[in-house]
Amino acid sequence: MVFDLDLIKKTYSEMPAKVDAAKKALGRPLTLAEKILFAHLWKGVEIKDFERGKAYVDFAPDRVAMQDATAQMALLQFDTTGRKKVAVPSTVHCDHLIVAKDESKSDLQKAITENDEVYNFLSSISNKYGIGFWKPGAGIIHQVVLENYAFPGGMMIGTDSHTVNAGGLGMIAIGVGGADACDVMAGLSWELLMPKLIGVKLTGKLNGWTSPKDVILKVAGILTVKGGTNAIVEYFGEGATSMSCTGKGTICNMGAEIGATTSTFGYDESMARYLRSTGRSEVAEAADQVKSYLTGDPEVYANPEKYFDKVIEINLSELEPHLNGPFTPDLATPISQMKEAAAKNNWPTKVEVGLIGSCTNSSYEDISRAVSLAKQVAEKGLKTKAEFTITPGSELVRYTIERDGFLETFDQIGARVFANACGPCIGMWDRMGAEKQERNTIVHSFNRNFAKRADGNPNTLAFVASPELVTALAIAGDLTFNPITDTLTNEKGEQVKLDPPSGDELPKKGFSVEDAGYQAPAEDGSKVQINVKSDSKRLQLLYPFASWEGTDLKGLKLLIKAKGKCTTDHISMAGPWLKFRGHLDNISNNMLIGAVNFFNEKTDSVKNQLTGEYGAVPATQRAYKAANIGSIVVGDENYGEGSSREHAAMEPRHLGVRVVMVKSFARIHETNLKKQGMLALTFANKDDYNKILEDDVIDVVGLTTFSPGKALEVVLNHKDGSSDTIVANHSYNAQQIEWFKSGGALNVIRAAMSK
Ligand code: MIC
Ligand code: SF4
Repeated sequence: MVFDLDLIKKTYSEMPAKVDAAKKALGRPLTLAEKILFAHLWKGVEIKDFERGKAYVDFAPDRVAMQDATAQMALLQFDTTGRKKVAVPSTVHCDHLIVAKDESKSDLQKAITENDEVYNFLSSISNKYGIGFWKPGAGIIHQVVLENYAFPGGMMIGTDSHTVNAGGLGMIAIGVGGADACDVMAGLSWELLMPKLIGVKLTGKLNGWTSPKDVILKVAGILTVKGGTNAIVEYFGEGATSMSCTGKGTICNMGAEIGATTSTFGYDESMARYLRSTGRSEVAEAADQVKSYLTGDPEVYANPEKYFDKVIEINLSELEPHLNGPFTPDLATPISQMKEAAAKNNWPTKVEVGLIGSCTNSSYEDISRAVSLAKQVAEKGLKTKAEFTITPGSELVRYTIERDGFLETFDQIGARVFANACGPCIGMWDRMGAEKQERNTIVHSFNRNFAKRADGNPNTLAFVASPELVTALAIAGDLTFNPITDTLTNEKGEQVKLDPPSGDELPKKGFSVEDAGYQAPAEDGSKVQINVKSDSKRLQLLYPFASWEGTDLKGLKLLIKAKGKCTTDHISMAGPWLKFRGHLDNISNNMLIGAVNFFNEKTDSVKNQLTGEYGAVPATQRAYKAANIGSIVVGDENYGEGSSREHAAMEPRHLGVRVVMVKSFARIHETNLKKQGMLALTFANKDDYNKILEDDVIDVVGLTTFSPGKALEVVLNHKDGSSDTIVANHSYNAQQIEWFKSGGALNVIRAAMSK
């Protein structure tokens, strides 16, 4: 079945005229990213050469996707807008709440029982508002979107940072907070800072042990975790067209790890093949008709320096397999240098567990290449040294790889197959012994490896690699094993080498599935009742946040000055806390518990300025709230890196934090803070971070004349009676200032809807 074919056809029928008009207005050829953006301008927006990185532009995305851990908040917000139905096709995917422990069937059953209330809420609210619902076990949002909804030249937003995965099928797909999704579902425009453009030219061809994952691992090493902020990465060149569609998805997926707004590839034969094999020949045919509009102009790719803000060139023929980590996805080490790097950094080299799967790497091609290595274990008389697990990305892939005998091969090497879900990737991994907090090494094919992410153990060092390399390292049980050069000793004592992986891009016999796990919404959802029990621990209706009091903010207590990396995992941890994603007050008990306090280097231990005692961050903030005193959070570079979870912005808002002031922000988190009515400020002079002292009481001055482009003043009143006045920049436009004044964007929408 092809979903929303009419929408796709309509997009294609309008695309040529829109793109031609943009070309004419700008008087130059266009990149693919520009074509898609210009084809999705909100009605009435005048086409012009918007200043990249400066201009806020209104867009009309084609669709919205939400996963269960973020959909709860997105839909609780949508529920307050008074709309009868979503304005654009939207879907909900139940993938984040399933704990991986034993094996798929029993794990899934347990999740269904435990999350019953949340799944019922999501299923009925989807039904009510016309939203497609993918049941638990159907698979990971981004895999399911790629298989069913993504289309070349389309534009979508999703409440998950890895929504960008759909760039593999030539979309502009962007991760957002739930409040943004709520806007689009409510029929409003969606605002985005016109992104800068980074071009990545891929020459040569992947071979041997190298895979698409290594392209993005390499790019992450070059650009670092913040190098893609407010930029779209567009891949092109012979290396791009020679790669599979799902491989392109992997590359786009991990663009989230460099902070990129999104990444994309031009429409090509690999995408047409993928569309056809996933039952969407009509989409491929329709795309073929407007082919030249679904890729960048030839002049652009011939002279990329002229059109992109930055160009990177990677020769795939020379690219080495990489391992990135630990603790950050941009610490890139080519496999040939791992022996040295591990020794120098004292990383444990014994690999305890190899894990494959996640939205990054669970395509048919990925699994078939990994299985070609697993087969060699028996053939060459080897024994797999590490534990090995697989989390298939979707039921479609799982069913097909079972049919094709792959699961049996994995079974023979002792692998465990978990449910089609995020599982260990988001800390939903009941790993035996993790509570002992031993220092240990794991390798996985996921995208993120922040501290504690997979198993909650801060001493687990996680390295990110391609599924094929993960499999080889699990077989060898050694992080420094280089399959290109090294041998393994088999059970007969012989030295054997692993043959390079090989596999099929797509299943020869086609994909098949019995029940993909989809539930279509009711034709008329008006009668559907949504019940949220008042004593529920998992769900809580939202109340509107208070509007701005109309004065400068005076006497704010410093809650925490966070030191170093402070991702959304540090601000609002996932894993065991995922169960409270629909209950703002309960989940607020995890606020900033992972952030390192600059003054004592500890996590979850800050000074309560009212008592002078040290206590947990959430409890300290609740004490300020009870005393009706506002507070401020100070942070370092790329604050809020990682996830789209708006809880990281709503929790501080709910508990009475007024300002977050940092050296720099990650894109989604900065928007989330603005949407929730918080003040998100950056130090005009980054060294001023050093002026913030533990007992500071802080004022923000200039709010009565708060306006775009005009800096604010922040006064630090130190305990010894002295004070410092520093300058704080902000990136609020007029609309966003309204959000601040109204106490949050939702209050603005509500007011508009009730008119
Ligand atoms: C993640 O990979 O961190 C998540 C869990 O998918 C998040 C979304 C969430 O926190 O619910 C993301 O990447 O946006
Ligand atoms: Fe799920 Fe992990 Fe993908 Fe996030 S990155 S959507 S947690 S599989």
